[in-house]
Amino acid sequence: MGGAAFTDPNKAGAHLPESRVLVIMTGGTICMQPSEDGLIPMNGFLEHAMAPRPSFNDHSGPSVKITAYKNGVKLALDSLRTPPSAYSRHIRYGILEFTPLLDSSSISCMGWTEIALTIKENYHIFDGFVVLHGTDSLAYTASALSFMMSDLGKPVILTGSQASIFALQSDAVDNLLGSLIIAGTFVIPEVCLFFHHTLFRGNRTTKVSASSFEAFDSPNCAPLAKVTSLGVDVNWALVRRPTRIAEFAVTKYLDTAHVACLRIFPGIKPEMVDSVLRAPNLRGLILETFGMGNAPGGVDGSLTRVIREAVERGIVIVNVSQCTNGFVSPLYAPGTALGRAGVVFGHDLTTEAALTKLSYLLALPGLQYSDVTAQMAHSLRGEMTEMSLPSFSHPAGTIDSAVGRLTSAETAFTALGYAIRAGDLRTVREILAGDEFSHRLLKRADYAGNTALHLAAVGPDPSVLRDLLTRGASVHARNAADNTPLYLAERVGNAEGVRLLREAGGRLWIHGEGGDGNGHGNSVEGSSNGVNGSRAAGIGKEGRDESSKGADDSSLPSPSVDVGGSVNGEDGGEAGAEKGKA
Ligand code: ASN
Repeated sequence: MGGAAFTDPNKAGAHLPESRVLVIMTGGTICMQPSEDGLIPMNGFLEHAMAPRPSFNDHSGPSVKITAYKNGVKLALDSLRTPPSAYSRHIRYGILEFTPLLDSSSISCMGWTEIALTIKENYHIFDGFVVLHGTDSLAYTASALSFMMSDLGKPVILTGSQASIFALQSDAVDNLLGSLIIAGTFVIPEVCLFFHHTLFRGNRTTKVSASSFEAFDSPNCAPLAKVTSLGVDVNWALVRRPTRIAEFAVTKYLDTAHVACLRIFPGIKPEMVDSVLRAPNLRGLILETFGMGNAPGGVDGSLTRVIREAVERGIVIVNVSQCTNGFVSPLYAPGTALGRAGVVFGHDLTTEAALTKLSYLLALPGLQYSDVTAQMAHSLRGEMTEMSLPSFSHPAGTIDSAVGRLTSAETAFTALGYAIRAGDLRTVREILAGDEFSHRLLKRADYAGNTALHLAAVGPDPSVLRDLLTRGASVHARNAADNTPLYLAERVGNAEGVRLLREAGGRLWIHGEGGDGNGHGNSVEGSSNGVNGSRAAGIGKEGRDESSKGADDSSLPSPSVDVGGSVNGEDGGEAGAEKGKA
């Protein structure tokens, strides 16, 4: 659970930290206004739709320009910030608008590439990204982006609305505000879709209503989070985490030009299916079948035959169910026949995820037919439920480590802190052996907001740091002084730690300076938040808020600090989300 729903009045006026979110506006009903030709998207969303609304604009201080990049050009964007959220943070945001703005029914692979590349070039200077998009093809875009982006370490949240933000009764404000707050508060490193108080994994979603505000569902995957009157309730057990050390990367192209989708119906003619399968240059087909994956075989098996022949010609055919809920399996004879004909079973993939995943795989250089079919049957980004693997028992550890596993999470976190400080990799592994513990413990933070990765960044053994990274510890988590593990590793001169954290996508974020070392500084003109100057170690203070000046040294974990002392809630330490909520 995230925390209180209301801003603490004692904090009103206090100098609270800001998160920074880039909003990418592609169009959709959310920004539309009536015209003679029907609803059309309008430019100037920040100025016309957000600035006049108090929940998007706290009217504090002079106007602030923030840096963003578009097609390699550095821009100074107008920005606004929200009043403090229940997590004692403002969200400062700026908007980059598509030209022209689109009804989402017109989006294509080019639009997906533009969104993905915009996120890529701004990745190191924002905490999270919100993509505003029409609802009609939103589930396709969410699915496509999830495959195009690998080793994502920050939230990318897609949203839109069923009614325009300029309409008296609209879902636009709730959807947009919820997305901004989640993107600026929690390190949920996935492509998500937020709608009607619910955060979904993007590649599990489908549009289920043309008019209801409850327009989306993810029928085969529970929501990642729910917004309630008590705050944001994140289901951390479901949130995917990186399991390898790699930089965020974007695949620029999906091959949507050579795939098709065909819905089977009673009485469908094999010749009809054959003619689709013989479309010029077709490389892949999503076959929407009945129930658990059945299709009419035909008295003489002629439908199965045309499918087998297409597979023999090298066309990848993926079987997904027409049912919104459940999965395909070669349980019945017709399904078995399709399997024998070489059709891949897409398990519980949505059509949107199947189509975009296949387009993604077909665009990857060097993949053979067998590689594509093998990857279609496995989860790449949480888009399908993997068949459960046999469970392995963990080797018995020491009594101390068993106590660490079996007693409360606080005790386990304390034990983990000691093991990290001692550079005791074996004990670290034992404590984190239980899945339940590992994801919770990696998000926990001590009284100074330091996560296990912060502690490892100043610890004696880089192999501990490596181990935590491969378990999904976030390089982007910030402690109470707004500093990341990378900053701490640099401060103590932990060269191997710095190397690993950079390899895993970590970057320093320094106002008015080079930022990520690629010239992407996060300079804020006209702001009181810029933090300049260098330290003895040759590193400027990383945090973005003057209020935390001087606090950075105290936040540096030292070997004498009892890390288990006081913990800010069960899932503390999300981009500073939990601090100040006590
Ligand atoms: N036609 C609109 C779109 O997809 C629908 C919406 O956004 N609610 O752009």
